[in-house]
Amino acid sequence: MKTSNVRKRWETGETAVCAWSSIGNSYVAEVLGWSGVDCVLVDLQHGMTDVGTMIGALQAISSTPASPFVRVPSCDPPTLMKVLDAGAYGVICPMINSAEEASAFVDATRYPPEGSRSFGPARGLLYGGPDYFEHANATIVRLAMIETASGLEAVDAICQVDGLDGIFIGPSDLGLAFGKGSSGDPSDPQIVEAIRHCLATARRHGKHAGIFCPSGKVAARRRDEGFDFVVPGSDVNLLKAAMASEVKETLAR
Ligand code: 3PY
Ligand code: MG
Repeated sequence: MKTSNVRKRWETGETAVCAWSSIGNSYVAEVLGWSGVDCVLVDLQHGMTDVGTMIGALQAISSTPASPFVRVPSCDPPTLMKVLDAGAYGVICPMINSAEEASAFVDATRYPPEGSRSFGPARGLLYGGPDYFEHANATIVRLAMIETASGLEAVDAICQVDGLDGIFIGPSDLGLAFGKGSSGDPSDPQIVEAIRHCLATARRHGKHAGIFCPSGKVAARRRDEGFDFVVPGSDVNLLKAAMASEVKETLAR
């Protein structure tokens, strides 16, 4: 089975860098795949895309050096299985509130006897190779999002779930959970402490720790802190900021 870039990074103790695609269009995903990242993630939760257009995006990512990842809208086993059948090498599940939810997430992504994923790997087989079935359980990356008050409270138990590779922090929802708005202000003491606690807990249990970042500068700082899966912004935010900056320069003369 084709190897996972993210697992390769982790095997050598490095941090994986993920491009986040909220646009989800196949051409955009292809461009992101050639940007030097380890993986491109198609966001089915908040991105303006659905499972149908996601398949085209995953096909486009397959033509690049990046591994294909997807954030699912929720812990829904049929969606998780379809996303994996479409060739996703990694899945991030939002709003995980308990170890039970994390276990259900992992269960839907693993073939028996470890889990209850149904057989029908479709594009997984084309992209991964003929030995996909033998290696899928060990190759696919599973990250549970910690971004709610209950998830934060249960992070120690979540980090002990067998088969879960790690956690992924959603700073915006975490900000909302604390009643601080969605900006996820990284200097707010409560948020700083919550993020530190999640990272330390994941590390203590030998799990990986990821976080969504607004920029490469913040992603580099998170890497230095010990996060080994970072997102240096989303395609839509980068596009908007880059165009706004060009417009500003145009109008300034
Ligand atoms: C959050 O910050 O809440 C996220 O889900 C990141 O995309
Ligand atoms: Mg979120």
